[in-house]
Amino acid sequence: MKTIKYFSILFLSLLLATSCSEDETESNTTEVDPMLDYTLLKQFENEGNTIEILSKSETLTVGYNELFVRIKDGITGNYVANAQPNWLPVMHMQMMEHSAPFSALSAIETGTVYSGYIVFQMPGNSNEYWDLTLNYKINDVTYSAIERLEVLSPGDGLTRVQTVTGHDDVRYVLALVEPQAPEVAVQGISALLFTMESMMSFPIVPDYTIKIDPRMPSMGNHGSPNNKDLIYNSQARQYEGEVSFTMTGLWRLNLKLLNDKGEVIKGEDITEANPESSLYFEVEF
Ligand SMILES: [Cu+2]
Repeated sequence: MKTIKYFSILFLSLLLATSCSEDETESNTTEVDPMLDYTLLKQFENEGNTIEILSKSETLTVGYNELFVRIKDGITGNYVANAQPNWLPVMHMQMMEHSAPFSALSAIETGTVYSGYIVFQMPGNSNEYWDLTLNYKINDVTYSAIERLEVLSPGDGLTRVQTVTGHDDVRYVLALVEPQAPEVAVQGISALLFTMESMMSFPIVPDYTIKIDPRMPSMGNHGSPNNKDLIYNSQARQYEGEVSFTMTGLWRLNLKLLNDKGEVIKGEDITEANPESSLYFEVEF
């Protein structure tokens, strides 16, 4: 998708450049902002440079957040390539501090846009807040910025992330990534699984299995055919399977987490006596 978008932007800029070619002074300055369709969630100054945090969403929400970072050099006024940024989200709670599962930041096609994700486990409130430390380089000088983030509970109240203790007494964080725009169809589903090694460290857990049993609680808890359990994709470093929705409405995706030996770590089968699993995501459309 990103590639398609990029090429369409490139095509558009070529088109614009051609149309402006009669006016020599304009032809070089015509550039389409590759982040035009994204929301600027945050913009702040750090030692003369400007940091931008962008997203396809309007807000930072509990669960999986795909984010984009740009750094504008205060001296040249250009967005910085090769900034080698890294980041660390920290929640400052009344009794303690903790981080969240997050990916590395890597440059996307344009070279000056860095993308990654953060999985927020909880929202901020009036006494407790998240901040983000961002380290980056410009001409071999290292800078460090820190900025508060506003993390909200999802507006629809649906569960897209769970922090649980498994039967192995290990803490896990499981977050839904796709589908972001669910349809009445069989479609890809992906999720991220982390273990909580410490308050500050959440490594990815590979090679488990996530069994899936989608149900409609409002309609006699009926299910759907042709679902595929999620298995680990080592390239994408996430769990991928297929989910089938046969109609619109609220679906509870009952889950069962199995470790690499096939032992059940969390979640239960759905039966007459047990209509829901303790491990689940919710999807409504
Ligand atoms: Cu917290």
